[in-house]
Amino acid sequence: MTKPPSAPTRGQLDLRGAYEHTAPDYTVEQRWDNYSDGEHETWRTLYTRQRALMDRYAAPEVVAGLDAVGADEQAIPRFDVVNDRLRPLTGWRIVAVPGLIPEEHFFAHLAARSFPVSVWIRKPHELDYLSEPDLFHDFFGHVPLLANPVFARFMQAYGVAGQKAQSHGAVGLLARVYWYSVEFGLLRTASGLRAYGAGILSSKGETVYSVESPEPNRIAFDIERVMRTDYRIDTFQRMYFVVDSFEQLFEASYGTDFGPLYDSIGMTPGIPPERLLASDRVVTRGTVAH
Ligand code: HBI
Ligand code: FE
Repeated sequence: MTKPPSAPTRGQLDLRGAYEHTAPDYTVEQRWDNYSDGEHETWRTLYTRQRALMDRYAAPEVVAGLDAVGADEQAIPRFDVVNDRLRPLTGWRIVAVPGLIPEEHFFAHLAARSFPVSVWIRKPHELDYLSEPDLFHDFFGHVPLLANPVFARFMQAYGVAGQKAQSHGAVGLLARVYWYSVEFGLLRTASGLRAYGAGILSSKGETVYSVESPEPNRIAFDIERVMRTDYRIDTFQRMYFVVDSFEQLFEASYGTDFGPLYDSIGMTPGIPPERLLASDRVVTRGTVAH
């Protein structure tokens, strides 16, 4: 029996997933027939609500990816059916997990082009906030961009970089890169800023806030600046990083030896997300800036 991991990003919280029967790589069966009508109804509610915001607030590649993997509001997706559509597009597949898994396993999955998706879905009273990633966050937030060849290559490069970062004790710095791109990233498009981060797109409130609110800072993505920047996990973000393209993410992470950067950043204190530096290429200065 593999022991439940401590929540890698949130201390020793006990995790709600069932870790008793995981494989050595922390995967489980999805057991789609076990989902209740109530759980499918939760999916339908969340999907319908978020899908209605996508055309206005999400990067077009996200909308295209949702369609490409065949997600819809009917019911919780069957992972094996999704994989039949996803694999031919980018070679990626999704694997079922009980929830958060230890970082070394998470990175190994990404490096092998498999994305861990939690099998449990939130309860009706958790529609607007929950403390751990559930199936809706992982699927609706993360899976669509795995159908985008450039973003998929970035995700695999991130997994490889994560495996290397462990030997430098620099997983925390790389977690910031994941946070400010994969989870809370914004993309500059001809029609203005659009969200691509999973943490944004799986949250009704933050989907609108991230693109429209005057509160947060928004600055151009720079991987060193990202690695130096703290983040909060319990509120809407006060800082967003904006990329001009997913190629920019891939080029910043592929083949780069981050060792010297890890060493130069070392244990220097993180920059508070509210702070702007003279060297920042500011897209919008937030009202929180100080
Ligand atoms: N496990 N299932 C799962 N999903 C994640 O997003 C995840 C994880 N473990 C670790 C983790 N994310 C973060 O610590 C990354 O920054 C590595
Ligand atoms: Fe996530």
